[in-house]
Amino acid sequence: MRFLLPVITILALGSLQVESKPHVLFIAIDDLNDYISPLDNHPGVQTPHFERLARRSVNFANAHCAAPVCHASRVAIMTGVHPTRSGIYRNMFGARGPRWRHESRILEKAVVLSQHFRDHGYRAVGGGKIFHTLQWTPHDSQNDPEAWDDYRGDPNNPIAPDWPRPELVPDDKAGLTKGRPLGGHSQLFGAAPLELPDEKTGDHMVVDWAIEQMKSVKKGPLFMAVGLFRPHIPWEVPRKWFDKYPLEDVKLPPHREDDLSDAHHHGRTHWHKWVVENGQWEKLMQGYLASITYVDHQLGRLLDALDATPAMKGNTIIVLWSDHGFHIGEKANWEKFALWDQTTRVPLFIHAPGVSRDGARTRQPATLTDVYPTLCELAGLPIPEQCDGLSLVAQLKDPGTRRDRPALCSFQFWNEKAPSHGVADERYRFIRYGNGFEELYDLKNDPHEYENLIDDSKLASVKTRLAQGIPANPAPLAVLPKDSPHHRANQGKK
Ligand SMILES: [Ca+2]
Repeated sequence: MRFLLPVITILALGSLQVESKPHVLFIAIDDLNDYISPLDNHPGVQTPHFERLARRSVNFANAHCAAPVCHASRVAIMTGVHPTRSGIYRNMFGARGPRWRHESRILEKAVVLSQHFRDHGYRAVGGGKIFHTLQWTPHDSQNDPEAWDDYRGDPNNPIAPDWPRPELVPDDKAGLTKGRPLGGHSQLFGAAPLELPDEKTGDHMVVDWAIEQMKSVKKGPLFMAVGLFRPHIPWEVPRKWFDKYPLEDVKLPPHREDDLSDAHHHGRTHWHKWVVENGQWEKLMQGYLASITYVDHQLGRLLDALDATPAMKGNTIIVLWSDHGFHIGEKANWEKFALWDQTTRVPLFIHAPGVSRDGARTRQPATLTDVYPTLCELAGLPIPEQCDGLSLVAQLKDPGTRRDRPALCSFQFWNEKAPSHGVADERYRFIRYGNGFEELYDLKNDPHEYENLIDDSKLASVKTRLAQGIPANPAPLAVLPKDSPHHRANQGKK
Protein backbone atom coordinates (compact mmCIF):
# COMPACT_ATOMS: atom_id res chain seq x y z
CA MET A 1 0.00 0.00 0.00
CA ARG A 2 2.84 2.33 0.86
CA PHE A 3 4.08 2.11 -2.71
CA LEU A 4 0.66 2.08 -4.35
CA LEU A 5 -0.65 5.31 -2.90
CA PRO A 6 1.77 7.69 -4.59
CA VAL A 7 1.08 5.93 -7.92
CA ILE A 8 -2.67 6.46 -7.50
CA THR A 9 -2.05 10.06 -6.56
CA ILE A 10 0.08 10.63 -9.65
CA LEU A 11 -2.54 8.99 -11.89
CA ALA A 12 -5.29 11.11 -10.37
CA LEU A 13 -3.27 14.28 -10.79
CA GLY A 14 -2.46 13.32 -14.38
CA SER A 15 -6.10 12.89 -15.34
CA LEU A 16 -7.05 16.04 -13.47
CA GLN A 17 -4.52 17.91 -15.54
CA VAL A 18 -6.00 16.58 -18.79
CA GLU A 19 -9.55 17.35 -17.60
CA SER A 20 -8.66 20.92 -16.77
CA LYS A 21 -6.95 21.76 -20.03
CA PRO A 22 -8.69 24.73 -21.59
CA HIS A 23 -10.42 24.49 -24.95
CA VAL A 24 -9.04 26.68 -27.73
CA LEU A 25 -11.16 28.73 -30.15
CA PHE A 26 -8.79 29.89 -32.88
CA ILE A 27 -10.41 32.40 -35.24
CA ALA A 28 -8.70 33.49 -38.47
CA ILE A 29 -10.04 36.38 -40.51
CA ASP A 30 -8.86 37.14 -44.02
CA ASP A 31 -7.59 40.58 -45.06
CA LEU A 32 -9.07 42.40 -42.06
CA ASN A 33 -7.21 45.64 -41.31
CA ASP A 34 -7.25 48.19 -38.49
CA TYR A 35 -10.57 49.86 -39.44
CA ILE A 36 -12.47 47.96 -36.70
CA SER A 37 -13.67 50.02 -33.76
CA PRO A 38 -11.33 48.58 -31.07
CA LEU A 39 -8.33 49.59 -33.24
CA ASP A 40 -8.43 52.73 -35.42
CA ASN A 41 -12.22 53.00 -35.69
CA HIS A 42 -12.72 54.11 -39.30
CA PRO A 43 -15.50 56.74 -39.30
CA GLY A 44 -18.88 55.01 -39.28
CA VAL A 45 -17.55 51.44 -39.01
CA GLN A 46 -19.95 49.10 -37.21
CA THR A 47 -18.12 46.31 -35.38
CA PRO A 48 -19.96 45.74 -32.07
CA HIS A 49 -18.77 42.15 -31.74
CA PHE A 50 -15.11 43.07 -32.12
CA GLU A 51 -15.74 45.54 -29.29
CA ARG A 52 -17.35 42.73 -27.31
CA LEU A 53 -14.30 40.54 -27.90
CA ALA A 54 -11.98 43.43 -26.95
CA ARG A 55 -13.77 43.74 -23.59
CA ARG A 56 -13.05 40.11 -22.83
CA SER A 57 -9.46 39.84 -24.11
CA VAL A 58 -6.16 41.65 -24.41
CA ASN A 59 -6.04 43.77 -27.57
CA PHE A 60 -2.57 43.63 -29.14
CA ALA A 61 -2.82 46.96 -30.93
CA ASN A 62 0.72 46.76 -32.33
CA ALA A 63 0.68 43.22 -33.72
CA HIS A 64 2.12 42.49 -37.15
CA CYS A 65 1.89 39.62 -39.58
CA ALA A 66 5.09 37.74 -40.42
CA ALA A 67 4.50 38.34 -44.15
CA PRO A 68 1.96 40.64 -45.88
CA VAL A 69 0.38 37.94 -48.06
CA CYS A 70 -2.05 35.12 -47.26
CA HIS A 71 0.04 32.03 -47.93
CA ALA A 72 3.29 33.13 -46.29
CA SER A 73 1.53 34.65 -43.29
CA ARG A 74 -0.59 31.56 -42.65
CA VAL A 75 2.26 29.07 -42.98
CA ALA A 76 4.20 31.20 -40.48
CA ILE A 77 1.34 31.21 -37.95
CA MET A 78 0.53 27.52 -38.29
CA THR A 79 4.15 26.35 -38.03
CA GLY A 80 5.59 29.16 -35.91
CA VAL A 81 8.44 29.51 -38.43
CA HIS A 82 9.18 33.01 -39.69
CA PRO A 83 9.65 33.66 -43.46
CA THR A 84 13.21 34.81 -42.80
CA ARG A 85 13.95 31.17 -41.93
CA SER A 86 11.59 29.37 -44.33
CA GLY A 87 12.04 31.64 -47.37
CA ILE A 88 8.26 31.66 -47.96
CA TYR A 89 7.69 35.40 -48.49
CA ARG A 90 5.02 35.31 -51.21
CA ASN A 91 1.85 33.58 -52.34
CA MET A 92 2.35 30.43 -54.37
CA PHE A 93 -0.49 28.84 -56.30
CA GLY A 94 -1.24 25.48 -57.90
CA ALA A 95 -1.06 23.26 -54.81
CA ARG A 96 -3.17 20.50 -53.36
CA GLY A 97 -2.07 19.68 -49.84
CA PRO A 98 0.83 21.05 -47.80
CA ARG A 99 3.22 21.83 -50.63
CA TRP A 100 4.83 24.37 -48.27
CA ARG A 101 6.64 21.37 -46.73
CA HIS A 102 8.59 21.19 -49.99
CA GLU A 103 8.65 24.91 -50.81
CA SER A 104 10.83 25.16 -47.72
CA ARG A 105 12.77 22.08 -46.79
CA ILE A 106 13.13 23.24 -43.21
CA LEU A 107 9.34 22.88 -42.96
CA GLU A 108 9.29 19.33 -44.28
CA LYS A 109 8.67 17.85 -40.84
CA ALA A 110 7.28 20.93 -39.08
CA VAL A 111 4.47 20.19 -36.65
CA VAL A 112 1.32 22.16 -37.50
CA LEU A 113 -0.21 23.93 -34.49
CA SER A 114 -3.37 21.80 -34.58
CA GLN A 115 -1.29 18.61 -34.80
CA HIS A 116 0.76 19.71 -31.80
CA PHE A 117 -2.44 20.04 -29.77
CA ARG A 118 -3.58 16.60 -31.00
CA ASP A 119 -0.26 15.15 -29.91
CA HIS A 120 -1.06 16.39 -26.40
CA GLY A 121 -4.56 15.03 -25.93
CA TYR A 122 -6.66 17.54 -27.82
CA ARG A 123 -9.24 16.86 -30.48
CA ALA A 124 -8.36 19.30 -33.29
CA VAL A 125 -10.95 20.33 -35.85
CA GLY A 126 -10.94 23.02 -38.50
CA GLY A 127 -13.24 24.73 -40.98
CA GLY A 128 -12.97 27.44 -43.63
CA LYS A 129 -9.73 29.15 -44.62
CA ILE A 130 -6.85 28.44 -42.27
CA PHE A 131 -4.08 27.69 -44.76
CA HIS A 132 -4.15 29.56 -48.04
CA THR A 133 -6.90 29.02 -50.58
CA LEU A 134 -9.26 31.32 -52.46
CA GLN A 135 -12.96 31.42 -53.19
CA TRP A 136 -12.23 31.32 -56.94
CA THR A 137 -9.43 28.74 -57.04
CA PRO A 138 -11.26 25.47 -56.31
CA HIS A 139 -9.03 22.55 -55.27
CA ASP A 140 -6.03 24.87 -54.91
CA SER A 141 -5.30 24.77 -51.20
CA GLN A 142 -2.27 24.42 -48.97
CA ASN A 143 -4.17 22.92 -46.02
CA ASP A 144 -2.63 19.83 -44.44
CA PRO A 145 -5.51 17.33 -44.04
CA GLU A 146 -3.30 15.17 -41.82
CA ALA A 147 -3.05 17.91 -39.19
CA TRP A 148 -6.69 17.62 -38.07
CA ASP A 149 -8.99 15.03 -36.54
CA ASP A 150 -11.75 16.44 -38.68
CA TYR A 151 -12.12 19.25 -41.21
CA ARG A 152 -15.35 20.75 -42.51
CA GLY A 153 -16.18 19.62 -46.05
CA ASP A 154 -13.29 18.78 -48.35
CA PRO A 155 -10.07 19.76 -46.55
CA ASN A 156 -8.42 20.26 -49.96
CA ASN A 157 -11.21 22.56 -51.14
CA PRO A 158 -12.39 24.25 -47.97
CA ILE A 159 -14.23 27.40 -49.14
CA ALA A 160 -14.70 27.57 -52.91
CA PRO A 161 -17.96 25.54 -53.05
CA ASP A 162 -19.65 27.77 -50.46
CA TRP A 163 -19.68 31.17 -52.12
CA PRO A 164 -22.24 32.28 -54.72
CA ARG A 165 -21.52 35.07 -57.23
CA PRO A 166 -24.01 37.83 -57.99
CA GLU A 167 -25.18 38.69 -61.49
CA LEU A 168 -22.44 41.06 -62.60
CA VAL A 169 -22.61 43.84 -65.13
CA PRO A 170 -19.66 43.76 -67.55
CA ASP A 171 -17.37 46.76 -67.13
CA ASP A 172 -18.08 48.20 -70.59
CA LYS A 173 -21.86 48.05 -69.99
CA ALA A 174 -21.33 49.68 -66.58
CA GLY A 175 -19.47 52.55 -68.23
CA LEU A 176 -16.13 51.60 -66.70
CA THR A 177 -12.82 51.75 -68.55
CA LYS A 178 -10.73 48.71 -69.33
CA GLY A 179 -8.01 47.85 -66.86
CA ARG A 180 -9.91 46.66 -63.82
CA PRO A 181 -7.40 44.79 -61.64
CA LEU A 182 -7.69 40.98 -61.82
CA GLY A 183 -9.45 41.02 -65.15
CA GLY A 184 -12.53 42.64 -66.64
CA HIS A 185 -15.66 40.56 -66.47
CA SER A 186 -14.74 38.46 -63.49
CA GLN A 187 -15.00 41.53 -61.22
CA LEU A 188 -13.14 39.76 -58.46
CA PHE A 189 -11.80 43.17 -57.52
CA GLY A 190 -15.24 44.61 -56.95
CA ALA A 191 -18.15 45.13 -54.60
CA ALA A 192 -21.71 43.93 -55.14
CA PRO A 193 -24.60 43.03 -52.83
CA LEU A 194 -25.77 39.42 -52.84
CA GLU A 195 -29.54 38.98 -53.11
CA LEU A 196 -29.38 36.06 -50.72
CA PRO A 197 -29.88 35.42 -47.02
CA ASP A 198 -26.76 35.12 -44.83
CA GLU A 199 -27.47 31.40 -44.45
CA LYS A 200 -26.41 30.83 -48.08
CA THR A 201 -23.01 32.50 -47.69
CA GLY A 202 -19.74 30.73 -46.99
CA ASP A 203 -18.65 32.22 -43.66
CA HIS A 204 -22.14 31.77 -42.22
CA MET A 205 -22.00 28.08 -43.12
CA VAL A 206 -18.54 27.73 -41.58
CA VAL A 207 -19.85 29.31 -38.36
CA ASP A 208 -22.90 26.98 -38.46
CA TRP A 209 -20.43 24.08 -38.53
CA ALA A 210 -18.43 25.59 -35.63
CA ILE A 211 -21.57 26.01 -33.54
CA GLU A 212 -22.44 22.33 -34.06
CA GLN A 213 -18.91 21.39 -32.99
CA MET A 214 -19.35 23.38 -29.78
CA LYS A 215 -22.74 21.84 -29.05
CA SER A 216 -21.33 18.35 -29.36
CA VAL A 217 -18.09 19.00 -27.48
CA LYS A 218 -17.02 15.70 -25.97
CA LYS A 219 -14.88 14.70 -23.07
CA GLY A 220 -11.40 16.08 -23.37
CA PRO A 221 -10.22 19.43 -24.66
CA LEU A 222 -11.07 20.81 -28.11
CA PHE A 223 -8.85 22.86 -30.42
CA MET A 224 -11.14 24.42 -33.01
CA ALA A 225 -9.92 26.60 -35.87
CA VAL A 226 -12.52 28.71 -37.65
CA GLY A 227 -11.32 30.51 -40.79
CA LEU A 228 -13.54 33.31 -42.12
CA PHE A 229 -12.93 34.53 -45.68
CA ARG A 230 -14.51 38.00 -45.72
CA PRO A 231 -13.51 40.82 -45.88
CA HIS A 232 -11.30 39.31 -48.62
CA ILE A 233 -12.30 40.29 -52.15
CA PRO A 234 -14.75 40.01 -53.89
CA TRP A 235 -16.72 42.28 -51.56
CA GLU A 236 -19.96 40.39 -52.03
CA VAL A 237 -22.15 39.96 -48.96
CA PRO A 238 -25.94 40.11 -48.55
CA ARG A 239 -27.51 43.47 -49.32
CA LYS A 240 -28.47 44.21 -45.71
CA TRP A 241 -24.77 44.72 -44.86
CA PHE A 242 -24.37 47.22 -47.71
CA ASP A 243 -27.48 49.05 -46.46
CA LYS A 244 -25.62 49.84 -43.23
CA TYR A 245 -23.21 52.03 -45.22
CA PRO A 246 -25.11 54.43 -47.51
CA LEU A 247 -22.69 55.48 -50.24
CA GLU A 248 -23.09 59.19 -49.50
CA ASP A 249 -21.92 58.64 -45.91
CA VAL A 250 -18.85 56.53 -46.76
CA LYS A 251 -15.59 58.20 -45.73
CA LEU A 252 -12.31 57.60 -47.55
CA PRO A 253 -9.25 56.71 -45.45
CA PRO A 254 -6.75 59.44 -44.55
CA HIS A 255 -4.34 59.82 -47.47
CA ARG A 256 -1.94 62.30 -49.07
CA GLU A 257 -1.44 62.79 -52.78
CA ASP A 258 2.35 63.14 -52.53
CA ASP A 259 2.75 60.31 -50.04
CA LEU A 260 4.98 58.14 -52.24
CA SER A 261 7.46 60.92 -53.06
CA ASP A 262 9.83 59.82 -50.26
CA ALA A 263 8.83 56.15 -50.19
CA HIS A 264 9.56 52.87 -51.92
CA HIS A 265 7.48 52.17 -55.02
CA HIS A 266 5.15 49.26 -54.39
CA GLY A 267 4.49 48.55 -58.07
CA ARG A 268 0.68 48.50 -57.81
CA THR A 269 -0.31 52.12 -58.43
CA HIS A 270 -2.16 51.07 -61.61
CA TRP A 271 -4.84 49.53 -59.38
CA HIS A 272 -5.39 52.86 -57.65
CA LYS A 273 -5.31 54.74 -60.95
CA TRP A 274 -8.16 52.60 -62.33
CA VAL A 275 -10.19 53.05 -59.12
CA VAL A 276 -9.84 56.84 -59.07
CA GLU A 277 -10.36 57.32 -62.81
CA ASN A 278 -13.58 55.33 -62.62
CA GLY A 279 -14.91 56.98 -59.45
CA GLN A 280 -14.96 53.63 -57.61
CA TRP A 281 -13.09 54.52 -54.39
CA GLU A 282 -16.16 55.13 -52.20
CA LYS A 283 -18.03 52.19 -53.70
CA LEU A 284 -15.19 49.79 -52.96
CA MET A 285 -14.80 51.20 -49.44
CA GLN A 286 -18.53 50.56 -48.97
CA GLY A 287 -18.04 46.92 -50.02
CA TYR A 288 -15.08 46.49 -47.67
CA LEU A 289 -16.98 48.00 -44.73
CA ALA A 290 -20.07 45.90 -45.51
CA SER A 291 -17.87 42.80 -45.56
CA ILE A 292 -16.28 43.77 -42.23
CA THR A 293 -19.70 44.14 -40.57
CA TYR A 294 -20.85 40.83 -42.08
CA VAL A 295 -17.82 39.10 -40.55
CA ASP A 296 -18.34 40.98 -37.26
CA HIS A 297 -21.82 39.42 -37.17
CA GLN A 298 -20.29 35.97 -37.70
CA LEU A 299 -17.90 36.62 -34.81
CA GLY A 300 -20.92 37.51 -32.67
CA ARG A 301 -22.55 34.19 -33.54
CA LEU A 302 -19.39 32.35 -32.45
CA LEU A 303 -19.25 34.22 -29.13
CA ASP A 304 -22.98 33.60 -28.53
CA ALA A 305 -22.51 29.88 -29.10
CA LEU A 306 -19.48 29.77 -26.84
CA ASP A 307 -21.39 31.51 -24.04
CA ALA A 308 -24.31 29.10 -24.49
CA THR A 309 -22.09 26.03 -24.09
CA PRO A 310 -21.54 25.32 -20.37
CA ALA A 311 -18.68 22.90 -21.14
CA MET A 312 -16.76 25.69 -22.88
CA LYS A 313 -17.85 28.96 -21.30
CA GLY A 314 -15.20 30.10 -18.85
CA ASN A 315 -12.79 27.39 -19.94
CA THR A 316 -11.83 28.42 -23.47
CA ILE A 317 -8.84 30.33 -24.76
CA ILE A 318 -9.92 32.64 -27.58
CA VAL A 319 -7.45 33.94 -30.12
CA LEU A 320 -8.49 36.03 -33.12
CA TRP A 321 -6.10 37.23 -35.82
CA SER A 322 -6.08 38.43 -39.40
CA ASP A 323 -3.38 37.29 -41.82
CA HIS A 324 -2.28 40.86 -42.70
CA GLY A 325 -3.55 44.41 -42.96
CA PHE A 326 -5.14 46.04 -45.99
CA HIS A 327 -5.03 49.23 -48.04
CA ILE A 328 -8.10 50.94 -49.45
CA GLY A 329 -6.09 53.47 -51.44
CA GLU A 330 -3.68 54.59 -48.70
CA LYS A 331 -0.30 55.22 -50.36
CA ALA A 332 -2.06 54.64 -53.69
CA ASN A 333 -2.13 50.95 -52.79
CA TRP A 334 -4.92 48.36 -52.66
CA GLU A 335 -4.87 45.06 -50.82
CA LYS A 336 -1.50 44.18 -49.27
CA PHE A 337 1.94 43.32 -50.75
CA ALA A 338 3.84 46.10 -48.96
CA LEU A 339 5.56 46.71 -45.61
CA TRP A 340 3.91 49.83 -44.23
CA ASP A 341 1.96 49.76 -40.99
CA GLN A 342 -1.30 49.75 -42.95
CA THR A 343 -0.21 46.50 -44.61
CA THR A 344 1.46 44.65 -41.77
CA ARG A 345 -0.54 45.60 -38.67
CA VAL A 346 -3.28 43.15 -37.80
CA PRO A 347 -6.05 42.71 -35.27
CA LEU A 348 -4.90 40.28 -32.56
CA PHE A 349 -7.05 39.55 -29.53
CA ILE A 350 -6.28 36.87 -26.93
CA HIS A 351 -8.41 35.78 -24.01
CA ALA A 352 -7.00 33.23 -21.56
CA PRO A 353 -9.28 32.25 -18.67
CA GLY A 354 -7.83 33.37 -15.35
CA VAL A 355 -4.72 34.76 -17.06
CA SER A 356 -5.48 37.66 -19.42
CA ARG A 357 -6.22 41.14 -18.12
CA ASP A 358 -9.36 41.42 -20.20
CA GLY A 359 -10.30 44.78 -21.64
CA ALA A 360 -6.69 45.98 -21.71
CA ARG A 361 -4.85 47.18 -24.80
CA THR A 362 -1.12 47.08 -25.38
CA ARG A 363 1.30 48.58 -27.90
CA GLN A 364 4.06 46.14 -27.06
CA PRO A 365 5.21 44.75 -30.43
CA ALA A 366 4.00 41.28 -31.39
CA THR A 367 4.51 39.14 -34.48
CA LEU A 368 1.93 36.49 -35.41
CA THR A 369 4.63 33.81 -35.08
CA ASP A 370 4.29 34.55 -31.34
CA VAL A 371 0.82 32.96 -31.30
CA TYR A 372 2.07 29.34 -31.50
CA PRO A 373 4.31 29.51 -28.38
CA THR A 374 1.69 31.60 -26.56
CA LEU A 375 -0.97 28.92 -27.01
CA CYS A 376 1.50 26.23 -25.97
CA GLU A 377 2.33 28.05 -22.75
CA LEU A 378 -1.34 28.71 -21.95
CA ALA A 379 -2.28 25.06 -22.49
CA GLY A 380 0.79 23.68 -20.69
CA LEU A 381 2.28 22.16 -23.86
CA PRO A 382 6.00 22.11 -24.72
CA ILE A 383 7.05 24.68 -27.32
CA PRO A 384 8.44 22.88 -30.41
CA GLU A 385 12.00 23.78 -31.36
CA GLN A 386 10.82 24.93 -34.79
CA CYS A 387 9.10 28.00 -33.27
CA ASP A 388 10.72 31.39 -33.87
CA GLY A 389 8.26 33.48 -31.84
CA LEU A 390 8.17 34.42 -28.19
CA SER A 391 5.20 33.76 -25.92
CA LEU A 392 2.91 36.72 -25.18
CA VAL A 393 1.75 35.35 -21.83
CA ALA A 394 3.64 38.06 -19.88
CA GLN A 395 1.69 40.73 -21.83
CA LEU A 396 -1.58 38.85 -21.27
CA LYS A 397 -0.97 39.03 -17.52
CA ASP A 398 0.38 42.57 -17.51
CA PRO A 399 -0.11 44.29 -20.88
CA GLY A 400 2.54 46.91 -20.11
CA THR A 401 5.31 44.34 -19.73
CA ARG A 402 8.10 45.46 -22.02
CA ARG A 403 9.12 43.33 -24.98
CA ASP A 404 12.62 43.97 -26.24
CA ARG A 405 12.18 42.04 -29.45
CA PRO A 406 10.55 44.20 -32.16
CA ALA A 407 7.88 42.87 -34.54
CA LEU A 408 9.27 41.65 -37.87
CA CYS A 409 7.40 41.38 -41.17
CA SER A 410 9.14 40.27 -44.36
CA PHE A 411 8.24 40.17 -48.05
CA GLN A 412 10.01 39.93 -51.37
CA PHE A 413 8.86 42.38 -54.04
CA TRP A 414 8.43 41.03 -57.55
CA ASN A 415 11.21 43.00 -59.19
CA GLU A 416 13.78 42.67 -56.39
CA LYS A 417 16.39 40.01 -55.77
CA ALA A 418 16.39 40.08 -51.97
CA PRO A 419 13.69 40.13 -49.31
CA SER A 420 12.48 43.35 -47.64
CA HIS A 421 11.83 43.72 -43.92
CA GLY A 422 9.67 45.96 -41.73
CA VAL A 423 10.60 46.24 -38.04
CA ALA A 424 8.36 47.83 -35.41
CA ASP A 425 8.81 48.77 -31.77
CA GLU A 426 6.30 50.59 -29.59
CA ARG A 427 6.79 53.86 -31.45
CA TYR A 428 8.99 53.60 -34.55
CA ARG A 429 9.01 51.56 -37.73
CA PHE A 430 12.04 50.90 -39.91
CA ILE A 431 11.82 49.33 -43.37
CA ARG A 432 14.79 48.07 -45.39
CA TYR A 433 13.88 47.04 -48.90
CA GLY A 434 15.51 44.39 -51.07
CA ASN A 435 16.87 47.14 -53.35
CA GLY A 436 18.56 48.93 -50.44
CA PHE A 437 16.00 51.74 -50.02
CA GLU A 438 15.16 52.57 -46.41
CA GLU A 439 12.31 54.26 -44.53
CA LEU A 440 11.88 55.29 -40.90
CA TYR A 441 8.63 56.48 -39.36
CA ASP A 442 7.63 57.91 -35.99
CA LEU A 443 4.12 56.60 -35.46
CA LYS A 444 3.55 58.70 -32.37
CA ASN A 445 3.75 61.90 -34.40
CA ASP A 446 2.88 60.46 -37.80
CA PRO A 447 0.53 57.46 -37.48
CA HIS A 448 -0.07 57.29 -41.25
CA GLU A 449 3.63 57.15 -42.12
CA TYR A 450 3.56 60.22 -44.36
CA GLU A 451 7.06 61.44 -43.55
CA ASN A 452 10.11 59.25 -44.09
CA LEU A 453 12.63 60.29 -41.41
CA ILE A 454 15.51 58.10 -42.56
CA ASP A 455 17.82 61.09 -43.03
CA ASP A 456 17.06 62.61 -39.62
CA SER A 457 20.36 62.37 -37.74
CA LYS A 458 18.60 62.61 -34.37
CA LEU A 459 17.03 59.22 -35.11
CA ALA A 460 20.21 57.44 -36.19
CA SER A 461 20.32 55.37 -33.03
CA VAL A 462 16.67 54.37 -33.49
CA LYS A 463 17.47 53.14 -36.98
CA THR A 464 20.51 51.21 -35.74
CA ARG A 465 18.50 49.60 -32.96
CA LEU A 466 15.60 48.55 -35.20
CA ALA A 467 17.93 47.32 -37.96
CA GLN A 468 19.25 44.82 -35.44
CA GLY A 469 15.82 43.20 -35.58
CA ILE A 470 16.54 42.01 -39.14
CA PRO A 471 18.31 38.64 -39.29
CA ALA A 472 21.82 38.86 -40.70
CA ASN A 473 21.26 36.07 -43.22
CA PRO A 474 17.57 35.77 -44.07
CA ALA A 475 16.57 32.72 -46.10
CA PRO A 476 16.49 33.24 -49.86
CA LEU A 477 13.12 33.26 -51.64
CA ALA A 478 11.52 29.80 -51.80
CA VAL A 479 11.28 28.32 -55.28
CA LEU A 480 8.21 26.46 -56.54
CA PRO A 481 8.93 22.75 -55.91
CA LYS A 482 7.66 21.24 -59.14
CA ASP A 483 8.60 17.76 -57.94
CA SER A 484 6.41 17.95 -54.84
CA PRO A 485 3.59 15.38 -54.67
CA HIS A 486 1.43 18.31 -53.47
CA HIS A 487 2.05 20.25 -56.69
CA ARG A 488 -1.29 19.97 -58.45
CA ALA A 489 0.24 19.40 -61.86
CA ASN A 490 1.65 16.13 -60.49
CA GLN A 491 -1.75 14.88 -59.41
CA GLY A 492 -3.55 14.70 -62.75
CA LYS A 493 -7.02 16.18 -63.01
CA LYS A 494 -8.79 16.15 -59.69
CA1 LIG B 1 -5.29 37.32 -46.74
